[in-house]
Amino acid sequence: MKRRPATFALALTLLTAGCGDTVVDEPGPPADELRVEIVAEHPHDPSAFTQGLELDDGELFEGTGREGSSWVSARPLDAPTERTRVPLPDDMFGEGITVTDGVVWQLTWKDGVAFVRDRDSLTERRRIDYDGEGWGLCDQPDRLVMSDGSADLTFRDRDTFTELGRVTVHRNGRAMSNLNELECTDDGAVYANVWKTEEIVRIDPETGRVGATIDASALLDRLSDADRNDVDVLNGIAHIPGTDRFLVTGKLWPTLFEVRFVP
Ligand SMILES: [Ca+2]
Repeated sequence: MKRRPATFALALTLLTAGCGDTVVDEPGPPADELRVEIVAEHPHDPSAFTQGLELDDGELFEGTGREGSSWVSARPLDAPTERTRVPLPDDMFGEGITVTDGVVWQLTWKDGVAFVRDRDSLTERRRIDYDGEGWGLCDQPDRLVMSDGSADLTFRDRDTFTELGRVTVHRNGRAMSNLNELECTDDGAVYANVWKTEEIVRIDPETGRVGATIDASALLDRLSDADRNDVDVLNGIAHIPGTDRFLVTGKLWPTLFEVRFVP
């Protein structure tokens, strides 16, 4: 066995030191710290265990989770009622969604199945099997981006769902796990909300580096005490194309917040 160089031994010490996430890179410049500015509030189905949220051509698509209550829906953003809603099989737990080229993709948590649905009718076109867990999903012009609860984002083919590559997301040099719902924006960034926190991060998908952290705790603070007792975690982020605004909600939240990310 070769003797390890001192620098390697130091790196190994850093990797195994402490109880935080793994060191994966030089810390670099610290991530920008932003907060949410609430622009408007829209109603949200308080029975929706939100797992995926995306706007496409003026319509809001939403996917939900938990066995027996997983579905995907579409509604005009400015309309109070859904245009259509389609359930998943009762034994499946729905996760992230995204809309590409006339189809809606919907992940499942531990069922290993991605559903591909017609964008307009939401009827099922096909199912694709994959390994591991499914959490969040968003689409870029040349690939899908998927989270699985770890610090890795996986890039997948927009037609076959084949893995094309992956990147480890890190903030201040440390891997950042529990990346949940995703949102791809036109400027090439990937936003993720972080499970069990009220934090959203802006990720450079080429390097995995977190360039900004957004404190979204002001949203839960806006809910009444009674509502706050009933809701689950923040989850669901959708960019409003052509603007600097996002829609953000959570699991069982009665409100869909329209926000800006500001210093
Ligand atoms: Ca999204």
